Amino acid sequence: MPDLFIGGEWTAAVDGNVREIRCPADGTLVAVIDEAGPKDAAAAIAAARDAFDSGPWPHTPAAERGRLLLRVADLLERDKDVLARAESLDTGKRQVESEYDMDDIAACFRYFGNLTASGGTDRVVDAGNPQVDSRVVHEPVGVCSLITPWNYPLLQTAWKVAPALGAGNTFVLKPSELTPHTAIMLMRLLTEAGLPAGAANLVLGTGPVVGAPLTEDPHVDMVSFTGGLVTGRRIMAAAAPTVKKVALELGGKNPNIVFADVDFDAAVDHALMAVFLHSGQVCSAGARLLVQNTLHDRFVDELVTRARAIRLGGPFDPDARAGPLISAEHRQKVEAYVAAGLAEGAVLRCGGTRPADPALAGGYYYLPTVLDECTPGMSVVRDESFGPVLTVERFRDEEEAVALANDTMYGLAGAVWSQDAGRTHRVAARLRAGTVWINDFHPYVPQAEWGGVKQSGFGRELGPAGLAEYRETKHIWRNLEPKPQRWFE
Ligand code: TXE
Repeated sequence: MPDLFIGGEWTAAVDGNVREIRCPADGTLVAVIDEAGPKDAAAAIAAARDAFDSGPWPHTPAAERGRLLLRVADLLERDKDVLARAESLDTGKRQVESEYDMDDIAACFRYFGNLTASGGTDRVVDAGNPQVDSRVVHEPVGVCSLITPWNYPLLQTAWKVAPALGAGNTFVLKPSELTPHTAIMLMRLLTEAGLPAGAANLVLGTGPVVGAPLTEDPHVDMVSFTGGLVTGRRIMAAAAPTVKKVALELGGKNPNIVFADVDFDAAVDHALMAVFLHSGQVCSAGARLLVQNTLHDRFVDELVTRARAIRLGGPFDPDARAGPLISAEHRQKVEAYVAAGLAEGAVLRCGGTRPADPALAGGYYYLPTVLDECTPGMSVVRDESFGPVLTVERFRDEEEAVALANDTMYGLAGAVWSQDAGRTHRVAARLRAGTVWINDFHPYVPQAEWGGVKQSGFGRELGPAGLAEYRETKHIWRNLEPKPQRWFE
């Protein structure tokens, strides 16, 4: 069966191109997938445009749109195991982690299903004139290009697809060329749930070839992108000539601030999870540990002991606790950041190499790495390495902790650990980030907004603002008794 989904039909690429998808854990061939080109992208945009301008979806009552999203949530739960397996084969992440992702994805559809069905965002405005009926209504934006990365493929897709459909938009989805499978499966589930043809379209392929047209085409109204900073800048520029609405989530270099008065065991445990979850390939990874001087040595010693014990392995190895990086190219990038950090004076406390275990030689593994005595100017501290690399900096007091934490071009997330409630409250208020955790790291819920400030991007996903992102606001003024104004007499 062909893999592109355009106007309700499964189709191969016009140019006949295909791509091999290989599992990053061992290089085995997962599948050969149709690879779209610009003509396929144009056809998908035309189908989405037609479905928006002439199709039923934008005018389907909100309650019905909400019910469809709830059906999708049920179908995601029904197919959880198959979806999780496909996600793990594409990404190399542990099956159990993919299963958690699938639960979150169903919860996301359920949340937006209920939010959509509850309707109620339109409002009557007092125009100061009883002869006027003035209303503010919310409408879908139009055709949305949804461009997603490879680290949480279906999760990041769900964060866009569910609100986009809930608000009544049509879309063209382009997942990462490395991880197409769960996007293909989602198209089938949307169809099974009853979505009309053309409302959802899928093209597969690389960013420059298939992604770029989705950001430039004048028939597209909005681009929602999650991915790297460099690509985000490019997309914003590409969308400028046609003044598209743009939403960007571009990752982070997130501080994890640990004061000396913490609950030691909990803080160490969460510091490990913060950075090494999914081998650091998480936009909100706590990759910058800021630890108070007086606690530094004991904290880092314990962290290093525990990082050394993290067992690497493939998606279906029940003893593994972390998987491979996504690609050979990405691992080289991580290696280059570690090398640069060491050259700039960081102290290697553990990791810093590929694992010696020959059983892992076929995958893109990299050992959990701790770089101590780091300073703000180092590239490994400033840039998102997006690998299992923790940089450690020391601070003296609250003032210095906040200054170091905010000394970054990013602003996605951050955490502060202390048993002093007043202090955590003050620091949380001063951190320039879209999410702040106090005595925790990583949790999120679909009811709460997610997104960044500064160069982590703009726009919000999840929460009521996540739905509002896919809506336009219109003021309708109706004069019930029009009379001549005689302005020019
Ligand atoms: O991402 P890209 P890459 C960061 C992380 C990583 C770096 C590069 O630091 O090392 O980005 O990763 C599509 N027009 N994040 O190169 O290129 C691309 O095909 C339109 C953080 O994999 O940003 C894919 O579908 N689309 C991040 C998507 O953009 C284009 C998650 C993301 O790929 C395009 C992933 C173009 N010109 C990486 N070029 C996060 N925020 O969580 C590429 N794409």
